[in-house]
Amino acid sequence: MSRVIVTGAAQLGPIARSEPRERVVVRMISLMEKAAARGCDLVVYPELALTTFFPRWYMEDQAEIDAFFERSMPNVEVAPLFARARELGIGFSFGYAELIVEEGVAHHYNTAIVVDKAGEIVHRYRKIHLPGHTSHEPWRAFQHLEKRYFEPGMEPFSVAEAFGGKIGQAICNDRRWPETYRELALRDAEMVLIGYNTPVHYPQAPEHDHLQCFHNHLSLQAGAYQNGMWVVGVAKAGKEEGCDLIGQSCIVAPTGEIVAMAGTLGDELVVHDCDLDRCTEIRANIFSFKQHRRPEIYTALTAPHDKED
Ligand code: ING
Repeated sequence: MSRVIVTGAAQLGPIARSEPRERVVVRMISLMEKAAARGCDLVVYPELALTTFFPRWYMEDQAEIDAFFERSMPNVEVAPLFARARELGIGFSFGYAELIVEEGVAHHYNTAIVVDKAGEIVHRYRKIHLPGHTSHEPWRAFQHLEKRYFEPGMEPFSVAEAFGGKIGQAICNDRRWPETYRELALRDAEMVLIGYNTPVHYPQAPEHDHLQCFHNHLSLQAGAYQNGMWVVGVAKAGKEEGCDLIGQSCIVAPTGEIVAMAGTLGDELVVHDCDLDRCTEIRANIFSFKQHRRPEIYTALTAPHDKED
């Protein structure tokens, strides 16, 4: 019997800086109800799904910054989402800014969780590849201060048993790094959930602006094919506080084919029946790690990077 996860990619359109979490949760529940009506087992939301993408602004006041973070999960604002999911019997995943105090020290992570159909958090991932910069760079049309507001995740990529398969997570910039997918595949992931907030304009190389959607799909499709995994890429999309974010959320099969894709830049659900057993077509053949992979030769792959860029 094939192991199918009916998967919904729930793209979110712009979230205004002033938009309260409660309002965003209402939008997320609306997409969740559509997903349930279409028989979804799992619905996937973007990175930092509860607020606007706040790293686009330079802030110095830690209280102003911390207002974008969740101090507990679940919490009062997201409780309706967890409750509705339990009623519908559907699992879900979303990204949020995590503030956690450990031994009296506050830590800030760009985090994503997977919640199973019973409403239990079965996986938590903290973003490993933080793009952007740490100080105010006024030459930019907008900032990208993830390195200022977040600490990098220190836990390796990991996989949870859920929905009848092995599910991994990554966040946004992680999807551009081939190591992300290979690490997860070597840990037996069969499906990887990846939310993203990606501006069309890339200040350091504006000559690449027209390539952002291409680079998005190139990264997701290569990762899926080269590792024989389902990859679910979900955007926060549209013109958010004056910043154009790409959409084209999609579900990619282990063959690298895009089998479902969003066609708008707003709140939109796309669904596909993801048969996890199809990973074998790739993982038992062209990318059989056991038969073909040569880790003893790849000695540079995990060596420290001491050269100048
Ligand atoms: N956003 C972007 C991403 O990796 C970026 C940053 C944009 C990097 C365009 C390179 C080019 O998709 C996040 N949030 O990582």
